[in-house]
Amino acid sequence: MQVNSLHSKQTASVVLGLGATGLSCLEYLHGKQNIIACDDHLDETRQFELQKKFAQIEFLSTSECMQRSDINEIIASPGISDAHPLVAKALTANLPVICDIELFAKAEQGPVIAITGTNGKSTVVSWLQHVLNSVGKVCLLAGNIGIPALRALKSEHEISVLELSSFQLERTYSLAPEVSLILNLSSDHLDRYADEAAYQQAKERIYQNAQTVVINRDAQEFSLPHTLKQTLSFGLSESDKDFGVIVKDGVRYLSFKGGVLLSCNELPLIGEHNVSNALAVLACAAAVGVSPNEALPSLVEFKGLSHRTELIADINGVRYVNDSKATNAGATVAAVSGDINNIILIAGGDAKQADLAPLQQAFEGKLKHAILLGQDAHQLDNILNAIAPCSHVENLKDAVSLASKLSEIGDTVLLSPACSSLDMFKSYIHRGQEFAAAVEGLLDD
Ligand code: UMA
Ligand code: ADP
Repeated sequence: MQVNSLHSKQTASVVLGLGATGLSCLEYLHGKQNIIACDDHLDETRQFELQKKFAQIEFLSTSECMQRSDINEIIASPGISDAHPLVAKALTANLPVICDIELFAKAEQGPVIAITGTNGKSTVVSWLQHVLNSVGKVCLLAGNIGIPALRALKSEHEISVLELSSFQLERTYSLAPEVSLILNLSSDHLDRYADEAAYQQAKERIYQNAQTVVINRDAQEFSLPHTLKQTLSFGLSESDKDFGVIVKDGVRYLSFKGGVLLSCNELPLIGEHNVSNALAVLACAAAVGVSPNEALPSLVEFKGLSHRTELIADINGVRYVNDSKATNAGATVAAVSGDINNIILIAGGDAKQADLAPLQQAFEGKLKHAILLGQDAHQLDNILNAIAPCSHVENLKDAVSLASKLSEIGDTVLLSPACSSLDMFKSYIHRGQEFAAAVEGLLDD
């Protein structure tokens, strides 16, 4: 699809969706071109506030926009799908439908490291930013992690690390990353995509115009562009050429070109997935000229992000782990992929129509009991009741209380829902906080 930028007084771009992304677009574009702002859920007070802030911008409803003949572009928020009437109409008329990342790509002159994947994006981009900043490369971090890219653009930086979702990649055309990485791909967002292939195709758009692609040897294969010149790989296997893991005298080490870098035990984050994430960080850093030895001191200092396989308490020998950010089965599988047994799992929520079946094999022999809640609890029950007893509860407080009654020394109570939180909570953060509060409440009992 051609993205033209013909803006004149007679035409207008619609900024569709006025959440974090839409607002950043209004801030960036107002005064530069004709803008119409549109959001389907804007209440009067909010509209009044926004109209005061952006006096030159017209605020219209979707149906009002549908009547206009001067619209030549839609700048859609990532959460708004192609089925939205205004987007569908624009696509039918062959008008550009872009997102904030497209505007960022056109404005940004410096090198960009672009990272996507079903799981591990926020961990890897934050870890990478920490490493790059520590070696003196001032780094902008933005995108799906929650910092709209256009807002971050103003900050001083020499390199950008972008976390990109498939929703953003779908509508990005001009990005030419110095480095592109797809961390992994597992079932997710099938409430938005027709099938897994469509989700994968959206992710693969990150490779377009990339100078170097970093490849995860343990993830499924992706279609690389024919024009691509450089690749660099990482994986949990040995590699003479790239990043990997080697075993010496029974100890596992991160390695580069077959040489030892660091014992896996020295990594600051738990789980096999974080060994993989650490290698991804080293590979991306190497791709922009930071040698593994330069990167190692800061790699081990990274503190990790909350709500991702985070050990929050050890009460009477029972470990409580908050993995609320596990919003799909792939993340929950990763949480139990290492040396973890005797698990009391708390899971459930909105499965987003994704395939939860991989959970059965991942938990086989490890699961003592599953405590289920939320709208798709029955789906999890169908999968897990073959390997362990399942109980159903109404809320997280009851889940934690039941988990504590069922648990014995050496057990791990793991909140790793394999589902999005939005059926019961404001966000995964809210869900993780409620879990942590309920666990803290156990100390008062
Ligand atoms: N809206 C409409 N009509 C609709 C649907 C929504 O007008 O039919 C409006 C809503 O009223 C709201 C706005 O659109 O005002 C919300 O847009 P949005 O859902 O795109 O949310 P933003 O606040 O702009 O946040 C987005 C990303 N959200 C999604 O992709 C769903 C954020 O990722 C991202 O951090 C932010 O841009 C900054 O780049 C969140 C996310 O859940 C964390 N991402 C998914 C994920 O990680 O799995 C992809
Ligand atoms: P994202 O930004 O892609 O959602 P996060 O770093 O926020 O990724 O982690 C989301 C979930 O995925 C957490 O449950 C985390 O433990 C898990 N996770 C992190 N890295 C990986 C990985 N490499 N593979 C699978 N799951 C992972």
